[in-house]
Amino acid sequence: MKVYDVLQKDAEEYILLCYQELGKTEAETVRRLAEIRASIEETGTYEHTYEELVHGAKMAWRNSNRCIGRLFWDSMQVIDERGLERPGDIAEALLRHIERGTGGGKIVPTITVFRPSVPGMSDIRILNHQLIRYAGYENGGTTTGDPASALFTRLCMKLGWTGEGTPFDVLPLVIQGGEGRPELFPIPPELVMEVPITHPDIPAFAELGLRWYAVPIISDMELVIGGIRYTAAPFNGWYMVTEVGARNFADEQRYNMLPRVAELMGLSTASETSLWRDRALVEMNVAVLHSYKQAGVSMVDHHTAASQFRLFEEREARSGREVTGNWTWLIPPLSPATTHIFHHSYDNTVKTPNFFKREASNA
Ligand code: HEM
Ligand code: NRG
Repeated sequence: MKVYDVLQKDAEEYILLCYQELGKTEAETVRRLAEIRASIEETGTYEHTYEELVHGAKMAWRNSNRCIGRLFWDSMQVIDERGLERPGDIAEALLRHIERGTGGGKIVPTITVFRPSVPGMSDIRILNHQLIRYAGYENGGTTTGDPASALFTRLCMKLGWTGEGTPFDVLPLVIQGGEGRPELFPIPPELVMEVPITHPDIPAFAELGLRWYAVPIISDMELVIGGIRYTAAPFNGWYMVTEVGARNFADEQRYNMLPRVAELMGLSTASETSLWRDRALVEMNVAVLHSYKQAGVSMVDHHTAASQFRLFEEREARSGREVTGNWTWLIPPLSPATTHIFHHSYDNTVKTPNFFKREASNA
């Protein structure tokens, strides 16, 4: 099949499903299909209406097999920034996203959609993995900050950025508009809400000096709707506690804090059989949840998230849709067998619209 035929088929399949879900008439659907067909023949592509974009983005979240947070798919805020082209304008839109998504701590699931990939124009790319993330500085063998950001931090520095060198330096936005070099845009600190980590009954926890940002805003995935690829479409919800407490702070290849936590809890790390790692892990997650709550920042614990996911599964069944899922990602990394997800199996078929990992770039 030719490229245009593939696009034509993907577009048609999407419009039929979207218009059915939105309760459009057959006449409207037929008219729109004819319009899209003519556009693809004439220009090689077509443009989504605002309504098609909004519903497509929501469907993409609903179809995200790795996401436990999908109950709220229909309430996401969709910001249409398809008119922007210059990196400076795109950066400003990203700052607006950070502010609106943060919601002063009451986080609002939000996506900003920029111009898609179109024939004859270079793609818009945000090179950051998340809009807000901490730098990782490698100094022979050890890393200050987040080792997961080491490669990207090196790119930022190559482009002229210098960080303060603390373990929690917020990286700049890096945007590639056209063929040229990627451009850097620092994020004003007042826009970055962060949470200092303390423990409700272990005061020494504060001495670890840990903090984390309020809002995860994934910016390295492509949103694909009806054959149209939105290469820049950052989205956010709120954190589930284990993402920060059981992975970002705990993984040996991230902040690797479990030995430090065990130490301040007075646990011996001499033998694995004391289960010191497990005990430290639980208190770390207690601390993260407590700290976000105290700071007035939205966060869900993994038990509540699993219950919400069960409700999502029930609602989808009632709507006559099959829930697809990736079990290996859906189970939480702490006490997985206490959730119903662990005891179920999920069909990992990938439906569209959906989000896809952007193909590797040089970032
Ligand atoms: C993955 C929770 C909102 C799309 C995940 C993961 C969790 C999660 C725990 C696994 C992450 C990991 O293990 O690294 C939540 C919660 C949300 C939320 C609590 C609160 C509202 C959203 C939104 C979208 C989304 C708004 C998109 C519109 C995804 C996608 C992945 C994912 C695409 C897979 C990411 C990857 O492949 O790296 N989510 N999510 N989620 N979520 Fe959600
Ligand atoms: N584990 C990553 C974030 C992945 C996405 N998680 C969300 N997404 N909660 C981390 O930074 O720890 N979301 O859109 O809310």
